[in-house]
Amino acid sequence: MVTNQTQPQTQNLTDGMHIVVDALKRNGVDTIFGLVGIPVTDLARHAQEVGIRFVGFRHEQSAGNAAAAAGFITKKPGICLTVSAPGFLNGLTALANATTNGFPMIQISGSSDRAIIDLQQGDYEELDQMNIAKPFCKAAYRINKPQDIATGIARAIRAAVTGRPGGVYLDLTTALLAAAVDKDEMEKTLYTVVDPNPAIIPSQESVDRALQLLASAKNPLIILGKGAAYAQADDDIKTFIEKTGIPFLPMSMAKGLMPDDHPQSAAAARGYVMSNADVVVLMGARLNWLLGHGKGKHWNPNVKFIQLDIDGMEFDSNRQILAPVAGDIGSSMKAFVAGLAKYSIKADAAWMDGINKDKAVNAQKMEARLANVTEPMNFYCTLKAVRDVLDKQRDYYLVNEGANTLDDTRNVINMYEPRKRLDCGTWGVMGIGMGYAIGAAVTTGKQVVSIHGDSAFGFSGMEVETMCRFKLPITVVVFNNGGIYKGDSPNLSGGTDPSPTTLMPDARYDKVIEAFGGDAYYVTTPAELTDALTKAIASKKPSLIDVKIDPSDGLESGHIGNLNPATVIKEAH
Ligand code: ADP
Ligand code: TZD
Ligand code: MG
Repeated sequence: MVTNQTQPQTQNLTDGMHIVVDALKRNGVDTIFGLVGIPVTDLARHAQEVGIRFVGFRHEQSAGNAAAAAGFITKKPGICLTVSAPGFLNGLTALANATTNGFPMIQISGSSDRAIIDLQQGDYEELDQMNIAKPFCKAAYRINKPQDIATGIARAIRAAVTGRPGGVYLDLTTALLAAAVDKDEMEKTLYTVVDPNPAIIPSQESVDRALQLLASAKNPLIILGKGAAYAQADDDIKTFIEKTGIPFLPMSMAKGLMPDDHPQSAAAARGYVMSNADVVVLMGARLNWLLGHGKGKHWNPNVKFIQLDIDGMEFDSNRQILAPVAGDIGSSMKAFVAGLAKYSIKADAAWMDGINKDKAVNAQKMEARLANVTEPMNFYCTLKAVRDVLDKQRDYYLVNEGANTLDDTRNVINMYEPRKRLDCGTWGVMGIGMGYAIGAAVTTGKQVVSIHGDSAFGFSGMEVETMCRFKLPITVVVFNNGGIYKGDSPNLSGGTDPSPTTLMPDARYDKVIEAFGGDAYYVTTPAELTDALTKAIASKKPSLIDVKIDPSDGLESGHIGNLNPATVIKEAH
């Protein structure tokens, strides 16, 4: 056969960013949350062109938070796209927060010319992004060559979801994005990652050790964490809890994994079970500050811990774990359920009786608080109105941020389905609200009710425009007490500047949504709130309810004032 070497090649040219988009699509990415500009605008356009939804935000932090919410809900990495330097840095807080929470996401950022960055010659938006990202995420990679796009995307996906999930940074250089490549040749290099998150099966020995210890318990307790919610092992968790009759305590984002009105819920007897449990099973929950590090005055001094975690490094991080079970919760719970045939594990009736008594006392106290209607409204009568509307709903997502607004809402609003509550998380960070709400609405198409303190709302409030632009079924509720924690704190100098915690006393957050054509409500009584929330949810339209709350209501730092080093306000309490 004779080949004509001089025949011109019929090349089908494309560029690196098309190939990146193709690689993402091939790996099941259907949505990108981001904010465009040089050098990634066309990447977003191409994504849209091939049917990937692009949700453009007003600030990268919210885009990153939306990606993190998508990751938590779906167990697949959410994708956030940012521009170089400042856009990258704006997204980095969300990436770090996702890593802290164990939510899988990938921040993909365009970056400037490597040669200029490395000699620090002052390129447009020059920053050594990958190296800056490293301490804030689980892994950071850079793709320099078009031939490496498939590998780079595969590594990012695996890093985000394997083991303890987290945030991954993926740097795409301008040169890579612009590289002219042969489309057909490049397409041949692309592939779909096989089993990105393989099961991690616990050893039988570790399961036996744990179940033996649990069988010896008189007052056993299961603590459900957001790792258990994330694992999507809902049925085996329910079976194990119900067959053993062990009471459970849900951490904030594990609320709904077992319904909050389940007879074995010990949520309303938290103090009682922590101080009386003799064997505690930590299921996808770290013994961090949220659990008093597993020691100190809140805990039974003789308590023994069993811990189920995908990350073996977690065990003994705060105190001895007598029965560590390293594995993914799905596999571990299968083994636990199977182990019930071998071990007799049944919670004592007296233990549950004690819990029920404590629950009844606390429930009565709570109902009295909720029934105390004041004018202006306090947090609890506000939440009673919200609860009575939301209790009729099950199929909605609840986003929640603030201090008192967070803590009181968590205690009053029951969740009935898994992975439906998204909040400030491990860091207690403000500003996740609108990003999480938009992420949940876009990912699931479901109704979202997003409850923010007035300060918290301010961090991401401009995303109301995003929610209106995409016509999302989100009802934002702002608990407006005119301040951080409360609105009436004094300026200690006696001067006229507002105090550090004071915000505008007569701010009208409902006016924000009016600017973008959404539905605005301003309410001052429980009846008005009931009416507004019912209407807003039924409309399935973007809406915002500003709830006027007594500026003198609210505790300094919400329920964690004990962590506050200041003395001045403590004395005032
Ligand atoms: P919470 O704040 O609800 O107490 P944490 O975020 O502190 O929960 O803890 C979650 C834990 O769950 C982390 O230690 C993480 O490694 C673990 N985890 C996450 N996903 C899984 C999984 N699929 N299987 C087992 N453990 C998991
Ligand atoms: N900045 C960030 C990013 N996260 C934080 N947690 C804080 C600041 C400090 N902070 C809290 O911990 S809660 C809070 C701030 C500023 C706001 C509380 O006020 P709010 O809620 O209006 O949102 P309440 O209901 O008035 O307590
Ligand atoms: Mg406030």
